[in-house]
Amino acid sequence: MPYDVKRGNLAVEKFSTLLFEQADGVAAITLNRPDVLNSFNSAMRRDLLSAFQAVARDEGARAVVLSAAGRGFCAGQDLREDIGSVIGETLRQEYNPLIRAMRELPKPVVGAINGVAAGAGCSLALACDVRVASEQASFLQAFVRIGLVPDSGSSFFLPQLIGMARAAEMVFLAEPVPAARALELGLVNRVVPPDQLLPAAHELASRLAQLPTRAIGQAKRQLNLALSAGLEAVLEEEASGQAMAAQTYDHQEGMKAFLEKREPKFLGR
Ligand code: T3D
Repeated sequence: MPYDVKRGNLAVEKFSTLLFEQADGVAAITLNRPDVLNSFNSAMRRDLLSAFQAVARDEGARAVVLSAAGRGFCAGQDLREDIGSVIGETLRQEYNPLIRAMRELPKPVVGAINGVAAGAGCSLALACDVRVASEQASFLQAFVRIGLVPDSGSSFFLPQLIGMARAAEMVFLAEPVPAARALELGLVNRVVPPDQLLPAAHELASRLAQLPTRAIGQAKRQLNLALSAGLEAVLEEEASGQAMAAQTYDHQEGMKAFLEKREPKFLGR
């Protein structure tokens, strides 16, 4: 494992398919196979999972920006890679752990969607907590175009985000949804000019990185649970989560700052 938690940085050359930088509490992961619109090969699946696992271990990383090099965000599975006969296992062993790692990461992930997000690349974008999109971005449930079905979480995220009827239309017709329409549908949180994409995503991630990280992580857990469990389970998770949050330094700091009428300085502890 190339990651050195003590040094708090990740050597860029250790990932053949990603760039990784970290500054001021924000880990920046950039998909870096621009010639094939950052489509997923086996190495990129492994690298991305390792990068999210490393962020999970590093207390210094308090938010993530997931972006991509070139004109595309991610065109899904690399269709030149031959995995046809093991497709179910590839999903179980490589794509699904990646999507789980993103959803279970107790830190916010900001997707910076620069261009087309297709197939499993669309799923990857949907697995982020919030999405900032360039005006040039688009979302394409490409699966049916090649006789496949949605995977890597798209069947789960899409109806939650935009409702069943709109999800069905996106999946069945497999037409690209441009950024402006994605904003109307609630697929993305905001749309910005292309040159503003990374500044806007990093500005948002920096704000998130200065918030009480453990409370944010627990809040993410509760929101995740709300998508799959009933009210009783969520009420109980809220109660135990609140008991945990109340023990943190950041809670004490937030209380003190309020009473002293000053801005809090959260440390993520
Ligand atoms: O084995 C499995 O399938 C298991 C897992 C499945 C999960 C999935 O993700 S299934 C869905 C796979 N993805 C797709 O079907 C999307 C395929 N790509 C496209 O339909 C189009 O490229 C786009 C609509 C995304 C973008 O179109 P456009 O016109 O902007 O770009 P382009 O010219 O098609 O692509 C640019 C280059 O990227 C091109 O290479 P070239 O000709 O310049 O050498 C193209 O071949 C390459 N590229 C784009 N997508 C992929 C890809 N190469 C490999 N795999 C890709 N998915």
